[in-house]
Amino acid sequence: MKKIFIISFVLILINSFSLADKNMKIGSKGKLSDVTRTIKVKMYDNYYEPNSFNIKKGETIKFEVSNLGELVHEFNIANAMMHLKHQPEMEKMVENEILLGDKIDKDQMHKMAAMDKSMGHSHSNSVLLAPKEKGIIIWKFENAVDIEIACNVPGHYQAGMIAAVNLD
Ligand SMILES: [Cu+2]
Repeated sequence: MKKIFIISFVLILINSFSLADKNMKIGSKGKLSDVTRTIKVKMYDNYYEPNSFNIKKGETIKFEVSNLGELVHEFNIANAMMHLKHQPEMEKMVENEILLGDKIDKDQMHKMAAMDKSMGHSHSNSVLLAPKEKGIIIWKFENAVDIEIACNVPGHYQAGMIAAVNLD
C-alpha cells in the first residue's frame, strides 16, 4: 500500500513537472503564413547582432539566423530557467563528441539521438549552427513573458551570449 502511494506521488510529481514545462510562457512555434516581420540575426563569438529585440505580444517573427563566428552557436528562445536546464544537455553533446568547438558532427548526432532523444537537439525554439551555417526559426510571441535569447553551447551563456527580448 505504501509503495503504491509513493509511486503515485512520484507520478504526480513527474506530471506536474511536465505541466510546468507546457505552461512556460515563452510563446510557440509559428506558422509561415502568420509571419508579421522578419529579423536578421548574426551570431559571432560570443554575441548576437542585434543583441536586443523589441517585440509586440502576439507577433509572429521569422528569425533568419546566420553564424558568422568561428565557433558553433545556438539561437534559443526561452526563459532563464529553461536555458539553465538545457545547458547540461549541451554539455552531454560535447562529451559525446557531437558538439565540437567549430563544428557539429551530424553523423554522431544521429547515432546518439537514436539512444537518447535529447542528443538530437531538435527543439522548435532553437537552432544550433556551425560556422557559416544559416537557420530559420518562426516564433509566435503569444503569452510570452521573461524571454531571453541565448546560446547554451558550454561557456557561452556564462560569457554573456544572451540577447534581451523586450515584450510590450
Ligand atoms: Cu555560442
